[in-house]
Amino acid sequence: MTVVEFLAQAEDLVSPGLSACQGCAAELALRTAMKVIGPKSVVGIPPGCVAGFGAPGWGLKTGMKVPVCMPLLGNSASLMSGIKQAYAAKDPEVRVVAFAGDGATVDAGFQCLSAAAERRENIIYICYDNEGYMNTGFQKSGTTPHGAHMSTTPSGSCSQGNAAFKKDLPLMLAMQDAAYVATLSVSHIPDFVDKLKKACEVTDGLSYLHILSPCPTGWGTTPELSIEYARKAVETLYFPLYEYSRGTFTISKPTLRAAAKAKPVSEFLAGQRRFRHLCEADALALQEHVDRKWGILSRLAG
Ligand SMILES: Cc1ncc(C[n+]2csc(CCOP(=O)(O)OP(=O)(O)O)c2C)c(N)n1
Repeated sequence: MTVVEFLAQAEDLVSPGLSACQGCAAELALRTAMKVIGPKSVVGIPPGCVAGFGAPGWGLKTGMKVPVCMPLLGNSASLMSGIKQAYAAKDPEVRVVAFAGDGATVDAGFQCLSAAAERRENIIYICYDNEGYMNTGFQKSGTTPHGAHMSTTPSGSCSQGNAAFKKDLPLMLAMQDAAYVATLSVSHIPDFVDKLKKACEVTDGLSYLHILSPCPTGWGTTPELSIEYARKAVETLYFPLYEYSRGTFTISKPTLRAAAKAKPVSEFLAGQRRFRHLCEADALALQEHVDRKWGILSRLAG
């Protein structure tokens, strides 16, 4: 069965008519992920856009066809670990999933997540990374890229956007030897489905999936370009797709041949309102950061 056939016949476990912004990649990521994870699952969605657009259920009109709970911003991994442990005795086949934003993951929930990986909790933790606290007004998070104009790192006469650089949580969790770590993109759906299937097969530890999730409202792009921006992020090596399992890194996209001719990161930045003030030095700093991270990743992958 092809991926297209699989997705066409799999049940959509998320209700139609959610109030996500147009072009929100997180909604597509949630629907696609749940098609692979399947109905025998329990999902935790902390405060953020996905909770806000109604995935946990509003007024009996929205929600999901599986049980959903709403952890706090900072405790998704520990709450879902407890739920998994309760199910481990009753029915170990129940998949326990966290679907959390980058703020809830790399900042507020980092300690819980790191501890759950260390304890080898058998949960699937999915971070949809829209690169900011988008639901509450576009504040900078730990994954906001260098130079981005956010409400807490504005560009103006005193500052030029975010001075920090994007925190690399997938690499940090790989270094912690989580059972399975992968980066995913809504622009590469066969790879996305393949990695979710692998995460579902893990029985001896934590699976961490990090999805870059273009956000037209926060990035200042038009909704129909979300998939295109996700693709450009991969092709410019801004967000390479790879996986880590049992000591081995494997780069999925771009291929090494394509990476050797990768487009400059400026092609990903172009047209995004959050970067329109960027001066040459900041754009160069971002390119150097991307090059350095790609160098580390490609050496790790041999
Ligand atoms: C401890 C705590 N601080 C602040 C909030 C308010 N709050 C609700 S959602 C949210 C943004 C979450 O950002 P992120 O996890 O990146 O998800 P996104 O909104 O981008 O989907 C914040 C700060 C909260 N719920 N709990």
